[in-house]
Amino acid sequence: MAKITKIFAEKVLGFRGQETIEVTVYDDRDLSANLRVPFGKSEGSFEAAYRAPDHAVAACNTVLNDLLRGMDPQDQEGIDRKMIEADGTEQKEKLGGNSILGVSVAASRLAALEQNIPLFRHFSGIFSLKIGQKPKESGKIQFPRLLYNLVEGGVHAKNNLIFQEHLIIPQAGSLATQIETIKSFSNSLNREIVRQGWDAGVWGSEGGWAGNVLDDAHDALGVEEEIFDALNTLRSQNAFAVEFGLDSAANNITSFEPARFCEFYGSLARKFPIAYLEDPFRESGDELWYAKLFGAVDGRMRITGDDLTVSNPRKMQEFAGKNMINAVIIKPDQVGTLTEVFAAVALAREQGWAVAVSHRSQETTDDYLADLAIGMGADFVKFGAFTQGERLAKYNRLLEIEE
Ligand code: 2PG
Ligand code: MG
Repeated sequence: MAKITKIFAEKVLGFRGQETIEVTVYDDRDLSANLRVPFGKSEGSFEAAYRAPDHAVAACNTVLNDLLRGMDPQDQEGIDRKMIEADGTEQKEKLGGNSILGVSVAASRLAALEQNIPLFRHFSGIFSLKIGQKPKESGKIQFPRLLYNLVEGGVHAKNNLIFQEHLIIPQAGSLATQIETIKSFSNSLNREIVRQGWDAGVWGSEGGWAGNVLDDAHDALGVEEEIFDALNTLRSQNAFAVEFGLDSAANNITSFEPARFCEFYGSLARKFPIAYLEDPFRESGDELWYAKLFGAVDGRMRITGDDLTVSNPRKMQEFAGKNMINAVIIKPDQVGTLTEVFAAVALAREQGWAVAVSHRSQETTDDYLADLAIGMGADFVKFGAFTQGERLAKYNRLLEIEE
């Protein structure tokens, strides 16, 4: 058994030059592995706490270093449990969700290195154990469908779209085919933007187009309908094999009541092939609207919790068996440890919910999310647009795994 000899964190540059932390875990076989930790902009209020980089670095280099030295990197659950106990708060405020996640993932990478196996195989092994199945040694990998952020709005952009992410979702298939479809769709959108006289060359937080959709005649929801109308015309004209999705990030929108949203989603779904709706209502107080929408769409689309469920098994348990959602977003930094992520995904599977592994808007160039998605057999991944290196790192890792 190998032993952890040291945990070391330092500040590094993350998204758009903002500081974040890089955590490295060392063992007594002279191996080491790290994680550069991302963070969100439109955060749910039940997420694990993000602590400022100075605080997070200090927590890793003192408390967590003392706590975990001598432990076996293969003991993911033991490592994570110790950190959760040492923190002792509901939302990991003391040590910081970012410090804890840095250690959790770096330890996992180290464990994979020690076994000389790819990270996704290691994740797959842990997850199989969790759900009581035999780990897959090799064999065909089911690739997730890409939730591709083509057009941005909300707090990720400075335009007149109120919803955060307008997604295209290629038909299930090889990664290469999905990527080709997305590239052709993006090219035709770029031509359409010029033709319409909309702002060309304006990008949002995740690299999707984020210009204004010029329109004085409609209210904000009318503008939303207009963009979907334009996307759907491109889809039909070019016979693109995609469906559409939307991350409303409804917590950030105060201009409409849930009843109006509910009606709007219904009308969107009647006109366009909408397969996916994320955070369609606020994270608290809108349970009845979730249930109403769930009943209305009758399984025809994925109603997905993000801020609602924050990748946290305890939070997800609140919605189990309630016919409110049928999919969840998994962003490990929302909850802070891989052990909790595995528990969340196991619960989702028990409930028959689809699983979408997602980046944060403020990412780093780290690519472990691709391994996590493959290891757990995620149905979807949401990694942003092809215009930013932070996003490409994850797509490229998926391509590597596919090969
Ligand atoms: C979301 C995410 C990622 P953020 O809401 O799904 O796309 O955004 O990281 O800002 O929470
Ligand atoms: Mg979201």
